[in-house]
Amino acid sequence: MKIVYNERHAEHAAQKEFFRGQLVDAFEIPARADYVLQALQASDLGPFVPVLDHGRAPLERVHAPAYLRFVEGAYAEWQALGGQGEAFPAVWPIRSLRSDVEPKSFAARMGLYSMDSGSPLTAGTWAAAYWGAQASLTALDLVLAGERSAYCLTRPPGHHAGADFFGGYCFINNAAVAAQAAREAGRQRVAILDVDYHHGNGTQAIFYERPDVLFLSVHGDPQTEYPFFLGHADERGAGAGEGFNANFPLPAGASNEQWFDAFEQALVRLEAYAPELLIVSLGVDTYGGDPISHFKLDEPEFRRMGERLAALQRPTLFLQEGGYATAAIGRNVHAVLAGFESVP
Ligand code: OKP
Ligand code: ZN
Repeated sequence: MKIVYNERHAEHAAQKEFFRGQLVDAFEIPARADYVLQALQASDLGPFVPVLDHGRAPLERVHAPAYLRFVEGAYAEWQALGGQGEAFPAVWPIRSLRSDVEPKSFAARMGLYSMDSGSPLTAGTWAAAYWGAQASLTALDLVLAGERSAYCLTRPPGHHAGADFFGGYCFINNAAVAAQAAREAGRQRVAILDVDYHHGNGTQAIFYERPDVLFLSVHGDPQTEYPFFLGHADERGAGAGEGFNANFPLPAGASNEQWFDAFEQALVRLEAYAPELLIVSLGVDTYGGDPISHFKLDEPEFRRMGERLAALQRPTLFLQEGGYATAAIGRNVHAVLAGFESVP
């Protein structure tokens, strides 16, 4: 399986994040990708393919140009205002407040363009996220050119980022950018299967009213788990997209049997859709040892996940999302990809 690695991921290196209202050491750190890189280099997966710059246009097909400009320039603005260290949002235009007028205040725009305080902006955030999207597009090219699968190793992740907001460590929605690019390359039906522990609220929202990109997600129940405000089972799509969104929330602490039951239900929907391309938002924070998540998968289950995905016999693009048990991420990602490769 060809691998595309975002070599610039480490330019986004947050030291701290807000977690339950307290500043704590960041979970989404460069070492995450370093460990995956080591594990894959030591394996017989590969070869590694260099990232090609596809420019800004494919990002602007998913994200609002004003949002992209804000993220690109935000850290310089923050510094010009005397800001030091990481920049966090702290005020949001929720119910009854207006979000249709862009304020002049930097603090106000930070809130306008974000969903939480867990995602600091740093000097290299834009570069890391931009090149992550480019890596995703490069990996997509491989699958569009006939590869059975490809894996994009990148961070920060993408699935919480919406058309005009960042959050949940995510700034550019790599899965959405790839899905949109695949549509424009002529693939009629694209499916995104999100197996990260957290619901991919950004991806869901971007395609909620569209039948051409099916979104399926197995995740921790938003009643207790981040992102809290989306990801319920009754969210089935709207308008032309009605019936093309399916969520499979599971209680925190769900057993592996429960997880695979939900996963199989998602696969039934996937097969019925007969997608020309499958994009897997591959978070491995479903691992039993993950510090911020509460499922129990381990190496054999990750391998089984990969085997099941391969059995679908669809062109498959794997994009890295979460996974915070740093030292185990490489092994867990490798298990999924090696499981996939083991099925002829
Ligand atoms: C990103 B991805 C919970 C705070 C959690 C955000 C988690 C983002 C996960 N109290 N902070 O889906 O792996
Ligand atoms: Zn996650």
